[in-house]
Amino acid sequence: MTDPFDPTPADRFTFGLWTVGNPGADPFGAPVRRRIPPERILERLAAAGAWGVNLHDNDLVPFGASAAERDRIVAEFQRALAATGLCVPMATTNLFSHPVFRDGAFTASDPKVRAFAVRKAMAGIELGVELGARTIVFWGGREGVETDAARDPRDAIAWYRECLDLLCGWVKEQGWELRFALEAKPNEPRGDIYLATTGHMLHFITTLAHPEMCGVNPEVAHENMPGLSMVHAVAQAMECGKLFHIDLNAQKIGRYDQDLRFGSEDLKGAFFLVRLLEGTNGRPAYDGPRHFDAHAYRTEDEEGVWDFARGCMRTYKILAARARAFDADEEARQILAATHADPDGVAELLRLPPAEAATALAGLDLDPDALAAAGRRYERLDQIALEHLLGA
Ligand code: DIG
Ligand code: MN
Ligand code: MN
Repeated sequence: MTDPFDPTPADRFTFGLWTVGNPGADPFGAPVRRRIPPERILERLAAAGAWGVNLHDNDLVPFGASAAERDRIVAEFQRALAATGLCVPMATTNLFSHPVFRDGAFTASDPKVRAFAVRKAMAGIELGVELGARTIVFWGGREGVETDAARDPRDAIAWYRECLDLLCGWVKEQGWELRFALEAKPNEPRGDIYLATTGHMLHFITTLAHPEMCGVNPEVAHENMPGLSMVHAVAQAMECGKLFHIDLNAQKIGRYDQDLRFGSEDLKGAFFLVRLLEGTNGRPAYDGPRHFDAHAYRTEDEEGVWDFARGCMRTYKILAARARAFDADEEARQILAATHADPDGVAELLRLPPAEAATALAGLDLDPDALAAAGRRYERLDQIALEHLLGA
């Protein structure tokens, strides 16, 4: 009897090489785990039921490697991919580790640093294309300041736009069908990171030369750190067709970026997020990779890392089953039908041309006290959701 929550490639779960490969270092402690070679990461993830892996350029090819070394490493990785059947849906470029980026990459005040970052991103995109990636994530981890004396934020935004417009135009000239997914974060490692939330990114995309190529890669921890709802950030991205990728993990509000195992904190937020992504309430589902940008506790050895990976995927599948049960629950459906009822067809009036709408609304008999008196039964509805979540 197979376990219904065992992941399969059909679930499209992916992990970054840097996630399960995280050696457990932190600002106050050295690495606790030996580096896991990429080939072993692929073997263990394939055995665990993952669909694919993602990578930064330097997760695979060391910074400054020669072209010959780079080609050897990539060929070896391609062989390991073929042997395990894993795919590479997303690639990204590390524009934050090397000291050259200490004042930013695309937003560095020194145009030579910006030029170096664009050149590195081009090489990172070429690597991604070679591995079959269709989505290129940009996380501007160093795009920020500790003091706004450093530069006018408007210059930073303009330089960010300049670099992305250049890269979009360059990709189009190569004839590659790629989509850029921009990932927001409010701070860490910089004191303040520009374009701090998914909402900021969604507006920024509208100012780009090739907005159709660009979407967002929201991360649970990055929205939760400032106390924002990941569910609402993802819903807004889905509503405007810009959810190009997603970084799933867990986070306690108000703390540094913890990148915890998916669902291990704020279980209710994870439940409503999975419900959104899976479309269990009948709305269109997200059709991209379910990517876990997370890592195991520093307390873990390598076997603990694979426990972590399995936990991310199993929790996602359990929550998807619980969300399906909630959306099939007759009492919940009745409460939602009642709270959305529109017996007099008023909703349609709000979609009329303005003059007709104004006339129609003026003719409505709307008694605010009667409207105010109606309770919404959300206590009962939320309790039903919670009991499905708890498996009661
Ligand atoms: C951190 O949340 C960032 C980097 O790990 C990576 O560039 C991106 C891709 O998921 N997320
Ligand atoms: Mn991320
Ligand atoms: Mn993070």
